[in-house]
Amino acid sequence: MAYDVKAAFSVAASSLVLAFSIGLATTPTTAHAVVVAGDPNDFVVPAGTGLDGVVRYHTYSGGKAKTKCNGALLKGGRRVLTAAHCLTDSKGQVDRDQVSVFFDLPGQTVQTPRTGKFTIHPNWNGDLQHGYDIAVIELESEAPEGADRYEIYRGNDEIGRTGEVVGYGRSGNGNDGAQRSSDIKKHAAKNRLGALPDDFLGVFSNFDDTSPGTQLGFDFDNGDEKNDAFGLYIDEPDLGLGEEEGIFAVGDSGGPTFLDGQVAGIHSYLITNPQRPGRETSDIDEFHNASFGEIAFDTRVSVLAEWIDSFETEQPTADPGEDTVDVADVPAPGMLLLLGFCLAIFTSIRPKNT
Ligand SMILES: [Ca+2]
Ligand SMILES: [Ca+2]
Ligand SMILES: [Ca+2]
Repeated sequence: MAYDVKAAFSVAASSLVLAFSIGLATTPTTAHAVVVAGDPNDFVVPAGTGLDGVVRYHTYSGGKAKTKCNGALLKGGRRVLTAAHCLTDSKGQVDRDQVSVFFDLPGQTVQTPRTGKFTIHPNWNGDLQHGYDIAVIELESEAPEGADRYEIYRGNDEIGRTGEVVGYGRSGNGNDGAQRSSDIKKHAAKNRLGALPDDFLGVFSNFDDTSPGTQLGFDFDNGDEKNDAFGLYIDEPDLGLGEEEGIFAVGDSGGPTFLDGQVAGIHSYLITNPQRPGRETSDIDEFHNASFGEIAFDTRVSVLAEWIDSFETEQPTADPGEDTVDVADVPAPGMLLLLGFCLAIFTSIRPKNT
C-alpha cells in the first residue's frame, strides 16, 4: 500500500531543543558505548584489535573539565578527527581552550598533554542539521606507536553500505535505550548507511537549512516494520542487521563510523519523534534515548576530504619533544564528576499534522 509519508510529515515550524555538552554534575564519568540490538557485553572492543586509534578525550575551559568526547586518529599519527560541537557552544563559537586525549592500548592507557590546538570547520555554525560538525585536534606530539592510524573514506558510494559505528558513550539494548554506567568501555556495532540529510527536507522540521549531501544517516532497526524509521518517514524500508545492529548514543559524539576500515563518518546527532498519544512514529518508546526507531546522523567525511587533507599535508605547529604522559595524570575522580557527556540531541521533533 502506497503511503505518502512526505505529505503526512510536511515541514513543521516547531522549535527544537538542543542539548549540547549535557552536564551530568551528579553522575560519574561516562560509560559504555553504542546501543545495540543484542547484549552490549558482546560488543565491547578489546584493546589491540584495530580500533586503538578510536580515542576518548576530555575538554577544558579555563582549567575546568567540561565534557568528554571521542575521535579517530588520522594517518599521520598527529591529528584526531572529531565533532565540532564538542568544542563549541550552540552558536558554533569555540568555548573550550584545551583538550587531553586518551589512548587505551593493550595493558596501558596513555593520556596526552593538554593542547589548545584544534580547528573547527569554517562552515560550522552550531546548527547540527546545517552540517559541517567536524574539527581537527592537533596533538602536542605524535600519538603512541601502538595506536592505530586511519585513512579517511573518499568514495561517494556510502549509502546502502554497512558501516562500523564505534564510541565510548552510553550503551544498552535498543529496547531500553542508552543506560548510564560508570565503566569506560569502547563498543562497536554495525548499521547500514541509509540516508542523506536532503532526504529529510520537508519531512522533519529544521532540515530547511541543511547542506545537501554533507551527512550520513542511519536508523536503529529491530527487524520490525513499525520501528523502521526510514521506512516510515522517507519510504526507504530496511529492517536492519539483526543482532549486529547498533546506533551511537550520548557520550559517543565525535566517534567514527568506518567503511572498509576508513573513517567515513563522525558521530554528530540523533533525532527522533518520541511516542505520544495519536502520533505516528517509529520510536519504540516515549523517550529520546537512542532506542529502536531513532535516527543517527554522522558528518560525512568524504565530502570534506579536501579540508581534512589540508591539515595532514601541513607540518605540525608544535615542538615535538614533549612526550606523552601516563595515566597517572588522569584528572582525579572529584574532577571527573564534573565531566558531562557530549552529544547533541533533540528532545522532540514534531511533524506537522499529527
Ligand atoms: Ca538501520
Ligand atoms: Ca531501517
Ligand atoms: Ca526512544
